[in-house]
Amino acid sequence: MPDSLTAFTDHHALNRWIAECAELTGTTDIYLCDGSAEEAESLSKKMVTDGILEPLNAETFPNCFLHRSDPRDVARVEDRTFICSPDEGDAGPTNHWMSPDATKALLRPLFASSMVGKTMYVVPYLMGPVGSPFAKVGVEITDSPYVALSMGIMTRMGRVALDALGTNGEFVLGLHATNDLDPANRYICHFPAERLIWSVGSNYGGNALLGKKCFALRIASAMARDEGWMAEHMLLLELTDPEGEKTYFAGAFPSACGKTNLAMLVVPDALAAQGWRVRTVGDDIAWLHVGADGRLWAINPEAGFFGVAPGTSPKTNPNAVATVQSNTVFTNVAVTETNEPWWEGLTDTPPGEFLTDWRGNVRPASDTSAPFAQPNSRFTAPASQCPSISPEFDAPGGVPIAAILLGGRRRDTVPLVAEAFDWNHGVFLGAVMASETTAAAEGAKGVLRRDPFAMLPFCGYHMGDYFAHWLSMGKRIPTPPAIFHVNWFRRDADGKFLWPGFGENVRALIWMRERLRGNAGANTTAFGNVPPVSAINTDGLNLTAERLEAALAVSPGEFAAEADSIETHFARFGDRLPPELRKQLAALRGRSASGV
Ligand code: OXD
Ligand code: MN
Repeated sequence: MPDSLTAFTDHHALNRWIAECAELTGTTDIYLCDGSAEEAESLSKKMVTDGILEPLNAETFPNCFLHRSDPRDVARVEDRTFICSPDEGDAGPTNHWMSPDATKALLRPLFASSMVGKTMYVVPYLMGPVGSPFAKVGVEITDSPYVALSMGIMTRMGRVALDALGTNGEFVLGLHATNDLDPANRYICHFPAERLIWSVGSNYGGNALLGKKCFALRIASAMARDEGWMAEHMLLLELTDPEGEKTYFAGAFPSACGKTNLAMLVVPDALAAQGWRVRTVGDDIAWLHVGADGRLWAINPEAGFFGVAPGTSPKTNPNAVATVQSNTVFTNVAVTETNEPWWEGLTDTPPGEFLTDWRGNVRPASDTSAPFAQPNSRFTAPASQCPSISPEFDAPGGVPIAAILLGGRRRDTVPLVAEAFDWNHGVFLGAVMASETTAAAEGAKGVLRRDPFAMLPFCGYHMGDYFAHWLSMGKRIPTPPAIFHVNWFRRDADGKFLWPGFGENVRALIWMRERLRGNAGANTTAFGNVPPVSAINTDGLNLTAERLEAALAVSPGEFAAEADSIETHFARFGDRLPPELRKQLAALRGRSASGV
């Protein structure tokens, strides 16, 4: 090992691993990221020179760039994502599994010589606020400057992470090589027992920014099980009431189901005038620990937003639009004649006469043959730029969670909002969550699938054991949060949404907050405690009582059918399904049979 390498950082094990990766990948050019603004500037300059990034309009979008990905590399690849636990049974029926040895034998040749003549970026990063006892360090080694730049936005990256690591701290290792992006040679592999990630053949965020889904969810969920905490696919938001008191919510929703919009919600005028306000703590991932006061406390391990662009507009999410006006990397959006980013839904119609679509083709703005922006096109932007960011975003201890939200995209059956009867019933609702699939992952779209706790693609171990972990956390939290289920996406017989969604969703949060205080009524139904129409604050809401009633309706008959489908879902987990969840299913059947 050359001397310069042994002295690369103050951390001996890290130095050794850097040297091993350099040897495997064949690079002689190693760059340790420090996370400075100058470094980000020189990385983006070099990428512009190399044609990897295009600068956007410097006046209206300062320090913003467009990245066009390989058209075969635009989403997470669940089929090529593996949990490589030593025992196949520990990966469970919802994950793809390969043995650690076989995986390494398969992937080593793909990494071998993959960085010859290329720079190998060493990216140390901190997941969590600086100084937080819950923060953890990762190091990603990558040949992709796009990944290095994006990690600088999405995490607290560079010097700050090395300082947290010290000379002998623990860290999660992640090795990433771009190669030729051939989907046949794409593998996203996790070794939970070794706290190790190997990713090859993709530059897409969820596959290549290893701090996000790979570490903060898949590896961290296994760590959390071992250490008695929770790593969840959840937004974090702060609701301030007219008395100035704050209520913190954590919310699990599948990808592209409006987590970012809910986290950045703008309260409608009539309610804002009453003193209601929402601020953002996180939009995708939460790490939750039991605090000394017996409550559940949450941090957002990320420092940026990797948000879905299509559908984001000044009407649907003005805070997101304001966040991405500077220092943002846009991936696979379209570009206007004035060199500004554009995507479907940003404005009602595309601006100007021509647009350059996400593949780089110039097309008339009137061309409706295909979307201009890729449906899973993204923005990568610093959370600190969000006008609704909460001052608690950086709080080392996190925020105390009063309520957990669960939700999916369901066109029927599931009401707008319901409260779980207790923690175990809430775990049942989480375990049976279902949603129509979206563009965030490869595969068919709009198909209903069970996505427990929105963790189906992200749980790093057997999902039956994950349910058991949730049940056991209920016993460990002296003052557990209440659990609610929401569905913003219910439709009428003509296929039209029953509920307006977006800012109006705060009305469901307000009912929950009143419920937490014992001030709001509810009807017991097969699904849970559901508010009567009269319990929802409808000040300034343009919606008929009939439509609100339909959005809140629970049909016992529909839940009898739902119970049959849950039975099939549960059968997958065999004897690792906790008996408590079978009891909960029997209770659901009992309630629907008795017609509630
Ligand atoms: C995401 C996802 O990018 O869930 O957050 O796919
Ligand atoms: Mn997500």
